[in-house]
Amino acid sequence: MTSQIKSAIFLFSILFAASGFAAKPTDPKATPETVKLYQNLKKLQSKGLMFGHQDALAYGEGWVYEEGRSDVKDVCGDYPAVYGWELGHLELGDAYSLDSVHFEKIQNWIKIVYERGGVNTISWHLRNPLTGGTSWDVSSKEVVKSILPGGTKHEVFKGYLDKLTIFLLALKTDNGTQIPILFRPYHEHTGSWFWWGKDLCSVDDYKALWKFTVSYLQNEKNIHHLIYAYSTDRFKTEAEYLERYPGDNIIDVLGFDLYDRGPDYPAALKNCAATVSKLAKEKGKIATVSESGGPIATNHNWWTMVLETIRPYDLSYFLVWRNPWQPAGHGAFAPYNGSPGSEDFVKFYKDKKTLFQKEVTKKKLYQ
Ligand code: BMA
Repeated sequence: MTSQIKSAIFLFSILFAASGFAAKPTDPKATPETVKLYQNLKKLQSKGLMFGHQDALAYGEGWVYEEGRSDVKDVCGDYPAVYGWELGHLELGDAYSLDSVHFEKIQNWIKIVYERGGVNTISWHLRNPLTGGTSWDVSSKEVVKSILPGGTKHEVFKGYLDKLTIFLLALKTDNGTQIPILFRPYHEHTGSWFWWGKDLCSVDDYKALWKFTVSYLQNEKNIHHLIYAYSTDRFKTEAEYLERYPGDNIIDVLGFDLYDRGPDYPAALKNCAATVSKLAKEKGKIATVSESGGPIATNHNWWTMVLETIRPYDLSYFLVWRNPWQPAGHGAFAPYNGSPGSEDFVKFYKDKKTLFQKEVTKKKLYQ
């Protein structure tokens, strides 16, 4: 082969991989809509940054359960493109989440979002199966071991996954199509505030928890509409990011959670964004800022600061956490009607780089 032909083939394969055309999510039996979503997200990340908001349609500053409302829409006239939902307490068989949102309502919003071409992502602050405490109960280092195969709480944990299964299988359209979901469990594990955190279990046990979960959902429960997201907390190096990474064969999205808690935020955000977008490129996966939030009440340029910090990187979405409707130990992370910094958010919204619902609807992510 001549060197020209070799370079042509090389160039072609790079373009092919970058186009997202050949990309497949890790689940070999992923449904057609899930495959499409994965491929389209992969392509879209080099063109724009979707904006996401946790519990966007459920409640906001001073309101709960008003159909069609969203704090983000109140401010910029459009919905976010990505919608986060939280399933904590589903495992208990409760009717509503730890944030007091009814699971049936969440199922309905997920359907509404899918039908208008938005993206749904699920987090799960599940209870501690060993102690019966919350996700934040870090009193024992035996929890992860106890729920793995052979552990004393393995059956209890399978019961949790069975409840999750019922919820996930009910996510379908009227004609029975399963609605694809970005599933992001066991997050912020590079910190030690959840029972699955770094100081609470070994590297191998954390990876085994992921592997068991994915295999149980796919092979025992026949769930094939999930795109799996790995999401650390703040980190400094690639090695730190990947230390507990469960493997390219089960992870589709590389994310990190990073809240603005001080002056080092822009530099940390830049470093983490650069690292995940580089890794995602190398691995042929999707990169994201899976959770963030900052002092929007006092820093009125927070949104444009974030945008300028991450503009150079290919990231699928930037999701801010919830605007709590009852005391939660933190204030609103998304703008709301009349909130300080709303003007800056409108600039963020109008920027060519950011994508909200109307633009993403046109992209037909599921086709
Ligand atoms: C945390 C806080 C809590 C909430 C939890 C799960 O960051 O918002 O109030 O219960 O997320 O959504």
